[in-house]
Amino acid sequence: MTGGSNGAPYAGLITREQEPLNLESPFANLDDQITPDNLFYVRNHFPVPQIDIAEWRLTVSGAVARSVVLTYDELRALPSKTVMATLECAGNGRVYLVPKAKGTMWGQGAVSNAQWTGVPLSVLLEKAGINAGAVDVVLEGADRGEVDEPKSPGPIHFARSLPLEKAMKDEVIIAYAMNGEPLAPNHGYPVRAVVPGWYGMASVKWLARIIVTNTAFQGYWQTLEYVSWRREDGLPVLAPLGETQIKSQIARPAEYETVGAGSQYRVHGAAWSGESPVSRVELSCDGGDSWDPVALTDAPVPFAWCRWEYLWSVPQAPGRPSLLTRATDEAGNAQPDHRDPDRRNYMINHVVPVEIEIRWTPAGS
Ligand SMILES: Nc1nc2c(c(=O)[nH]1)N[C@H]1C(S)=C(S)[C@@H](COP(=O)(O)O)O[C@H]1N2
Ligand SMILES: [Mo]
Repeated sequence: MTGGSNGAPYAGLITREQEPLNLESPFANLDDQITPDNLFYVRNHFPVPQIDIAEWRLTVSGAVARSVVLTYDELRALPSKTVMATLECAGNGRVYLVPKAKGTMWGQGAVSNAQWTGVPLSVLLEKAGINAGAVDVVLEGADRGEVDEPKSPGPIHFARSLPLEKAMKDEVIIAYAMNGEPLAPNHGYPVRAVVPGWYGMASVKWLARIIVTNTAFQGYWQTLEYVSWRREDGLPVLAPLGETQIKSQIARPAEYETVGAGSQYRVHGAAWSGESPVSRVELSCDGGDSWDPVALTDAPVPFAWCRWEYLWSVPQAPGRPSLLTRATDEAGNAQPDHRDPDRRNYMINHVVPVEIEIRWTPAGS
């Protein structure tokens, strides 16, 4: 894929912003469990950095026994693993918020699922030797720019931290391949973090530096952005977003799609969650009055979405019903019915009705 402004360089994706490039995946076309690279959503804060692979280095520094510096080839020679993981932007579904919230107006498509191959972050941290008392692992990208609102202190790199405990988990990898191919520039070439179970902002692309810190990192994207209100002893405090919240989405019928009265319609979609696997998905085809369990059609894989389907006997009467879906995970987390304003403009997983139309469609029309 190239980034020219003529023609259709991102055919099949929905453009939300041209510069920096932000593209939504066509969720209504959900087909395979794996999203092909060219249909995976793109969320960029800055222009894609131009990286000369001969010059590029990944460094691990900070509160460690010895700094580690790796070339691309040295990184790829380390023990690796492949993990299937769904990434969802914390702003996915923002277009459904009432009242409107600030930020990119993502519909259903700021979520995709891929196979990622790379080196466990724990392998790099063990190579460096973490000092006692270390608490955070900061991941810094090579991309950089000035942010207007709220104003950044001049040009800054995109950076995000993980608590050491999550950083050491087996599933967290420094990936150099996506679906078996080297990462595309839009997805973080040469390497990116993949933090399964966490919202997309944790999976830092174009990774250049890993810095271990003795205090909680207070960077731009975990103080001024990507934070929500949490209430501790009745005191509202801003806390960085982390774990992905459980969610199910309907791919088809799409919003305002017409379905034939009296027909059999295959309603289908996908559900995903954070640290605990999805255990149950339900569907309502009558605006939430009655709910039926749907069939999960993918074998469960931790951190990956699971497709689901339901054969709907569409009523004989024309109408405009709403379809709703909701999921539950093994830890008992369920999607909320209503939006919690403490979440500000992020973590949008309340149950959202999808209005469709049932119409008589004479044979052959
Ligand atoms: N360096 C860097 N990493 C980044 C971002 C970015 O702008 N710069 N965006 C983050 C956000 S908010 C999301 S949702 C995911 C999106 O990953 P994708 O573009 O591969 O879908 O990347 C994350 N990693
Ligand atoms: Mo995001």
